[in-house]
Amino acid sequence: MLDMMYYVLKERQDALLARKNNPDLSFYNGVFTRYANPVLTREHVPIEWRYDLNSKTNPWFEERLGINAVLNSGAIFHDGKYCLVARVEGADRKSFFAVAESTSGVDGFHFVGEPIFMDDIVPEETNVYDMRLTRHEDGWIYGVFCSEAKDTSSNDLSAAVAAAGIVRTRDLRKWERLPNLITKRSPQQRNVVLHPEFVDGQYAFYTRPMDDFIDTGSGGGIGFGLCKDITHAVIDEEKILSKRRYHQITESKNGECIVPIKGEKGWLHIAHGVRNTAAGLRYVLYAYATDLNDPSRVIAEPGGLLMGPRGWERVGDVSNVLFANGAIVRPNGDLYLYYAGSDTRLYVSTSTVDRLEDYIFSTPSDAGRSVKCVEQRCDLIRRNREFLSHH
Ligand code: BGC
Ligand code: BMA
Repeated sequence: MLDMMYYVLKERQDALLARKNNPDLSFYNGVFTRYANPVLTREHVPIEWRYDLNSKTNPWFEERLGINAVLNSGAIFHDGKYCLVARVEGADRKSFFAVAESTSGVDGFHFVGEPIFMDDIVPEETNVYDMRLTRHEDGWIYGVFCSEAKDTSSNDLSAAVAAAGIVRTRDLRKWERLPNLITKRSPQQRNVVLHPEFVDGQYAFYTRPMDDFIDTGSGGGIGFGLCKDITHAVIDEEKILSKRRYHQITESKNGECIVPIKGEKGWLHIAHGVRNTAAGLRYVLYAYATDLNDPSRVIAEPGGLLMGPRGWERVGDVSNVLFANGAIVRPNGDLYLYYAGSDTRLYVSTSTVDRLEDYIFSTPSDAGRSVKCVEQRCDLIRRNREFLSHH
């Protein structure tokens, strides 16, 4: 017998999945449009992924394998659909990946098939999360994610080692796991992203060198490195492109978020910056551009944050975090950025490549010191007064 509660939950979930999403008109900055509802939450996870439906083995219809959160998702347009590879976190804190699809990109996301099964080639790995999806010019779709293991050299129970895991697929159904990336100079890696094109005939990765699991230590920012063979990926040298800076949004850490977007004037990057506060680490997004012919050369660095947590986005398991690792660009230039609120649920905001490019190239850089920032702002105010006096 199927429990009555199954029908109740199913109806509730069907209504949630069918709910239309609309722009949140209370927010405007000309760059991004936020949408009112999250696109994926733990309530979106299929009932049969959580419950034992058989009343013989589950007489009280209790949730057997609960889900805690659905967050940081890779994104790609595939087979006419907006596809997300979401980080789904079980009640046991372990994450796994699962594909969700939608035809609109802003609503109707639903999980398909089963959670992604990856070959168990890294026996020490405890957790996996935050997959970036790159459609590479070699013909494969790659997923680069964080592969985390216990640091057995330390007595500290929370000491961990983070590395970049790599998988590839052609259809988002069957995945081939490749060995983890090795970066010769950096003991740990998180937030690694594969560039979509070959650079000097090699695979190019954005890295994030770090000395320790949480502390990036001497790691100066977002790195860039090349490797010849992606099936045994080794990077000898990493060059730092987007730097961490004192009293800027990248002070504690930064990392590449999405696969860079090819604009008119440069590669457009969206990254995250972290600062430490009395309330813990605060994560925001920022943007920068690099040279079209040399994606490791920064050519524009707008100051400040592109998106920071706001309203309900601030509330969750790891509050005050806005994090992204996936975006979709359509042939007409429409841009869908999928971002998580406080490591708990996934939202979408939309823009266009032109708007993002204008933001990156026309926003003044961080002036560095309050006194200079006041000059920068007064300059804007005076130009506006002058302009208004003629209108
Ligand atoms: C968590 C991540 C987090 C990282 C650093 C991991 O154990 O799963 O969400 O980004 O620690 O705090
Ligand atoms: C990180 C990321 C994310 C997470 C963030 C905030 O280091 O890799 O998994 O959103 O921390 O907890």
